[in-house]
Amino acid sequence: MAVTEEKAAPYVGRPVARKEDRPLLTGQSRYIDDLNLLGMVWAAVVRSPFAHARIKSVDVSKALEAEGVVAAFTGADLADDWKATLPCVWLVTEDTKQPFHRPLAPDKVRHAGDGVAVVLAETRALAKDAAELVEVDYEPLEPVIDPEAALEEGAPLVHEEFGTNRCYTWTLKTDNADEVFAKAAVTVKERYRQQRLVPNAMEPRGVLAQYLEAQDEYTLWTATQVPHIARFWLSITNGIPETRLRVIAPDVGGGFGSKLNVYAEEALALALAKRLGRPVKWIEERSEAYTSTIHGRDHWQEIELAADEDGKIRGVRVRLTVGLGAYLQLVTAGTPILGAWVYGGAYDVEAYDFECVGVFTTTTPTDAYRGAGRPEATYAIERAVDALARKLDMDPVELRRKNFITEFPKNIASGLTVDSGDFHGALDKALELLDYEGFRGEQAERRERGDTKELGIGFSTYTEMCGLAPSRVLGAIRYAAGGWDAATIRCLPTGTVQVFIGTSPHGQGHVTTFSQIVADRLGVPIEHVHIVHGDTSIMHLGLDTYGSRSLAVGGVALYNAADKIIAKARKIVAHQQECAEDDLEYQGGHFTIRGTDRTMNVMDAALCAFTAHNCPDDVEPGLEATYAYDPPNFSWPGGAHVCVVEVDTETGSVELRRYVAVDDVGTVINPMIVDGMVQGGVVQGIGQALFEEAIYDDDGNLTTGSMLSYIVPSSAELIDIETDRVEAPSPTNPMGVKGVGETGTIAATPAVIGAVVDALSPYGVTDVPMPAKPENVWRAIQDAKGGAQ
Ligand code: MCN
Repeated sequence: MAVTEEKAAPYVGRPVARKEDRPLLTGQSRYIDDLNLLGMVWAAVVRSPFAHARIKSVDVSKALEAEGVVAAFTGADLADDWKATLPCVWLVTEDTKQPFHRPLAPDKVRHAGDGVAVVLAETRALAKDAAELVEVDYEPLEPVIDPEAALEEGAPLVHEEFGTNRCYTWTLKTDNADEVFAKAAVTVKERYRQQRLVPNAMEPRGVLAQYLEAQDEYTLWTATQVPHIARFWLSITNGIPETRLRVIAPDVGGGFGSKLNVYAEEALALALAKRLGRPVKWIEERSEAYTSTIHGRDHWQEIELAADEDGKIRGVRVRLTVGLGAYLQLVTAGTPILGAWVYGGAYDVEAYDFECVGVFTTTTPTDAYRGAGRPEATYAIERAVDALARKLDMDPVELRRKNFITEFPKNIASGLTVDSGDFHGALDKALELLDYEGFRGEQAERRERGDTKELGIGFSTYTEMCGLAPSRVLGAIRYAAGGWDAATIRCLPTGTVQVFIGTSPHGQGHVTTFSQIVADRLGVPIEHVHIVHGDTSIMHLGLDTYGSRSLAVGGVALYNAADKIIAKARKIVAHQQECAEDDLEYQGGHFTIRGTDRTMNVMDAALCAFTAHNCPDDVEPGLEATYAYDPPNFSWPGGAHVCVVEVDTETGSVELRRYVAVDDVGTVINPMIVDGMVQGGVVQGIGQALFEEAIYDDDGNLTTGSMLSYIVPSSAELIDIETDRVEAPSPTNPMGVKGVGETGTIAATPAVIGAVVDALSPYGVTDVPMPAKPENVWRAIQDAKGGAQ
């Protein structure tokens, strides 16, 4: 995109180059590890090598004698520093069991990587060396890794005080569910495994905490997606008055949900900065990230469909057993529940029956990882629809077409309302882009000539609820926060515009897309708009970035704040021009007196509001407005993804041939950024489908604890992800926008696995467990042939 082209409005809808790229590309961004304070000490956390063990003693004396060491503390030393547990904001039922989770374990460790002590030294290396001198006497206990095994009678208890590993049972059922299933002409029942995943943001976590005693003020710089949420909850855990705590998220190198949390090290750094009277810094190592930052997924899923003989789907029944890991992190308990509303997929289903059992295991806690519950749901329903197509001997495309929701808004069986969509349009477009018939032809030819490389085509037609979301609904489902967001626009007298946003981007391009919105609405060049984010003292109103909410909530707040600016500017201009407000026409920043060529623009009004020499009596000086927006509904993106793979039936290796994604994300602000979101998201879905898997051995050691053994796909394994769109604007917000940040990940896994299974259907293969690595594919072929290895 030529730079000159960017200089003219309208900006919305155009692929404006990312404003945030210049500092990134010139190395001038400021991540946590770029920040250093005078007198700072480094923290190193001593972590348990055992998955489950009683701590008999911790001896830090040798560490204290080591070079450069300033202090060392055990979990027991700090046990009274915590005024409340590390938070979980979503206790999904009244009787959800919440353990008191301390930043360092004082008496028992519950997963490999659980912190037991902390050493502080003058440099990072000295802190790490000294941490190795801490002697911990553990009494190993039996670990429990699999969530189903953890529910068995006699399983080792992760938290003895509860007498069970069952954390909660959550249900959602329509009155007609049993009847619909009893009367169903056809049912299919499938069981799937959502393997555990390790999020791998480019930048690991890190914190820097400062306490100024004279002022009694704390500042925490942290690599987080959620500075506002962190401030609120850390003030409670650490017992700091909220007014005394400022949280700053500087440049943050990705999160994908893993930085949507309040972590032990954040609370620790604050407590230690006060104890020592020196700033404390901690930077996570990649291997620590594998055990001590949250994981994703870990579900066993059972899904059953009830249908008529002609393929009309009537009911969906779901049973989940979910491994929550050792503790409840910020949204651990609620993450699988977020999927509960979309197990019916893009289909018009009348009956629904859902149950989820959350289970403690001696593993790293699971929590929100890109899509959070909705990729799991989409995988299950899409794979089950394929299974139904097989049972009915129907084309999976026709079966989908037969069942799509076509009228909007649509109240779905799970109790929410899908705002808008165009599933037929998306699927038609995707098939056309793909040349579906052509690939079916090639598939048939290969089969006929007995090619050892089979071709498969897989589909994912999905919808999801995102843009989290109406505060009243969140309250009703026991989420402890609201879903609103806010923005402040400040028009400065020199003609530039400062914008303060409550969302906290960490790769999503808000600086660009939010500038596009403001530049168009106020009629200023995009370079004159300056976006400020990620500092609770500068913008205290905000609920941060996750759940593909930033545009559909924060962006709409910004749009509405611009309305307030325009309304105030109108008063000032009418006063200046000695005309009625109604006589002013507004377009692209300019007020024109109807029928004349007399104009004034918003920034002229900003100067008037600043000098206040000649403003109406009822107008306050300054041109600034804040809007806090609480959406009336979630936003419901949807679409059709189609994947073509080649499977080598001799080796089990899978090669991607084509991937086409046609999405409806409502009105698009920046098509280039939206494409990037979809492509990145799809790659994460492909990662789960083909490569990634967190594997624990029987002792509870994470055997895939580094990038050598945990395969994150690189460009070498990938192909071009082709994107296109249909647009069904959301009727619930004035811009018609929907979220896009998770769509790719939500849609991709069933399209890829569906393609692998389709390729192997001549062998009788009906399932390949994720990840479909060569070994799993090869075994599935052997099993289907009856020669299980
Ligand atoms: N956008 C647009 N038009 C639309 C929808 C969105 O131009 N119709 C733009 C938005 O203005 C914004 C971007 O696309 O610049 C993403 O918007 P949105 O869907 O609102 O998602 P969020 O900004 O709230 O981002 C969160 C989402 C999530 S939940 C995960 S997980 C994820 C993702 O973003 N993590 C990411 N994308 C990521 N990208 C990077 N680089 N790093 C991560 O950690």
